[in-house]
Amino acid sequence: MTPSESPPQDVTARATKLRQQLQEASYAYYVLDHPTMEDEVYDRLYRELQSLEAQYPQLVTPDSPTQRVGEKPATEFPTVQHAIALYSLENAFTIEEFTDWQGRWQRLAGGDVPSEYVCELKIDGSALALRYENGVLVRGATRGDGTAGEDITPNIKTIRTIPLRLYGNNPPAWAEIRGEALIPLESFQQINQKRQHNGEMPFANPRNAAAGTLRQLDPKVVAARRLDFFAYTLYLPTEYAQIQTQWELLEWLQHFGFKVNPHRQLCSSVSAVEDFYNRWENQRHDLPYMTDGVVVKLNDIALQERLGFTQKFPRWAVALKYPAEEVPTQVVGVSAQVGRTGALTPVAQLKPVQLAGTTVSRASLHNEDRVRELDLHVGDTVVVRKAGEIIPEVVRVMPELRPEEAQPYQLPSTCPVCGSAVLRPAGEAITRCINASCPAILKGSLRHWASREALDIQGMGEKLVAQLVKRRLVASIADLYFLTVAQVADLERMGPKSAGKLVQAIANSKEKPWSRVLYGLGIRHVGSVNAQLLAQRFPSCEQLAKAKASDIESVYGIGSEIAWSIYQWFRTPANQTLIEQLQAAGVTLASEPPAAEEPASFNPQPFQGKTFVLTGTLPTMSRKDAQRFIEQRGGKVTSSVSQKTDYVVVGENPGSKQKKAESFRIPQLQETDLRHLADETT
Ligand code: 3BA
Repeated sequence: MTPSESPPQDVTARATKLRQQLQEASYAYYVLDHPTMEDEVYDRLYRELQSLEAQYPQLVTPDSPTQRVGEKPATEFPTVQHAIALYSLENAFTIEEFTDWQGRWQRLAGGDVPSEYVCELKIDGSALALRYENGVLVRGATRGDGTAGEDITPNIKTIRTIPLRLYGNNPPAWAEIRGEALIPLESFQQINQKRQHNGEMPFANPRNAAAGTLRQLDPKVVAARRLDFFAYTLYLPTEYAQIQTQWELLEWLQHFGFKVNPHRQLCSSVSAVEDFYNRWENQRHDLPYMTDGVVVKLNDIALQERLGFTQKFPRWAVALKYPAEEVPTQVVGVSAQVGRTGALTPVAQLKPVQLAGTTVSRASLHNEDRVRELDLHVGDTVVVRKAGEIIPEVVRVMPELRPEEAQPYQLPSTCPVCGSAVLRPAGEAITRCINASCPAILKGSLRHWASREALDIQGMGEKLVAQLVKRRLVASIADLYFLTVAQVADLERMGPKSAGKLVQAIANSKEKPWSRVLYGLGIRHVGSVNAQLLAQRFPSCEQLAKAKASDIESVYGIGSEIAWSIYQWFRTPANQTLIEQLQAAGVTLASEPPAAEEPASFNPQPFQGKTFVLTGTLPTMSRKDAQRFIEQRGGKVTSSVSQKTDYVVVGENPGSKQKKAESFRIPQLQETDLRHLADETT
């Protein structure tokens, strides 16, 4: 038999039937996330279709399920003109800016027009333009500059949630669909792990990963990346359908077989938009993909048409963005900061950028190894991220944007503050200044002593501490307690009144409990939690000072490294002198006699071995507070619900995690339950 021989009628009918069955099963699986066919059955039907198509190549249609992953890598992507241009979206960063925007379109529309908005989540992916002719996908393109993009049809066909054929028997002559392609966070992490493993540069964020993937020449690579697609706009020949609202339009997209983001809402006031925006600010972190705001569109398409477009934007839509948590910026310099332990921390000076609502101009590079790992050059464009409450960190470098003359950064070989040699002990990541009286170490120790969790002395800011050290008024922590009002009043930007307040605050700190004093000493590995554990077992400084390392190690939660560090500390002459001076100053170095009801065997780890998942907004705790609360009690917090999850802590507007908890029958806790559980199990 020759390939040109046309297939018998029953074979053609069978192929049509198979295509339809496979298409429906794939729609149920990928778009509805509700499988209707066993994998084995799907595979069997798929292979049957494949073999029919191999026998009769005439049977292969462009919308056949076998045509999702093309064989041949492209050499380049042709440019295509968009039949309908893709505009940009205007941004608003606050509800006030949104209200301004609403005022503007209202004035243009002649004032006080009743309006309804559709709020959609703003997916942080890559915009795609799809063209269907007589129901069949004929072309998919990138946004490009909005008027012309790249034809990436073979790659787009690999996205399982993009139908190769529109659902329904009476397709429009043509349809243009736009939406956002995205990489799920889980695949993003896997891709980056693999890239790092192979010595390739990781993608800066899921948006770049999606855009980069779509421009891959080999469709097989694209298929393996598990892209997804949410449709949000649709153009049809006018005679085909009269769609009057954005809401209806989204429903049409669903009828045609597209995935439309389910988290959308009709809002008839600014405050309803505000509620949606605020609600999703937290909840979006529970989604398996990245979002960066809410797109608000006027629902009434006739009104949209009346308002029209500016040069760049539709006047009837706006992106209400959330503050970015990761942004790119340029490194203008790197300096080494010396902390209270003498550790040299490389810090990047940045071209200032807005990050999570604040302006950022510095970011930590942690240590020498991290700088090497990042291959950071001065002048590099880097991605910075908010890390807890402290200064942001550099997450990754974008070497493709590196200026030619840029030089790699190297940590200095002498202390940038006192000029002494620095030392990096073998096997350690930290380089330290070895001069015990380095002013930077003293300044850091004083700041730590005054910090909130230690002695909590108000008014001891960086500038004040710098002056105290520079003028040699203070050469150790204990010297603080001998400062006079006159001495302090003489400092820059100080008067008798503020000086009096500071001296009083220092004097008051003598009453702070022994556990805080112990933390304030800044012994390596003794954080505030360890300090509390130690102060319970060793109610006075004297007892701790003479304890053997093995005694210290016997405290629940204290390991040998911590114990050894404490033991050493008390055997260092300079530290012994410090303790004597603090004693002379009247600082509290022993606990009050323990309260009688305090249980003798205090177990601080009631959540030991338990895994928690957080979802929704809790009444009083932030997500970080709750995480800390759980971790300080020995529990673990993970991001997704699985059979291994012990509890799901549920706040207001919980996400899909709560549903999952229900289906797995995992106990759900409110914030108050969490607090009770901590007390009960103690
Ligand atoms: N809706 C992005 N543009 C969007 C149709 C308009 C629009 C977006 C949107 C212009 C999202 C600009 C690129 C573009 C089609 C122009 C969304 C999202 N709506 N939900 C109002 O989730 N990222 N992006 N796409 N034309």
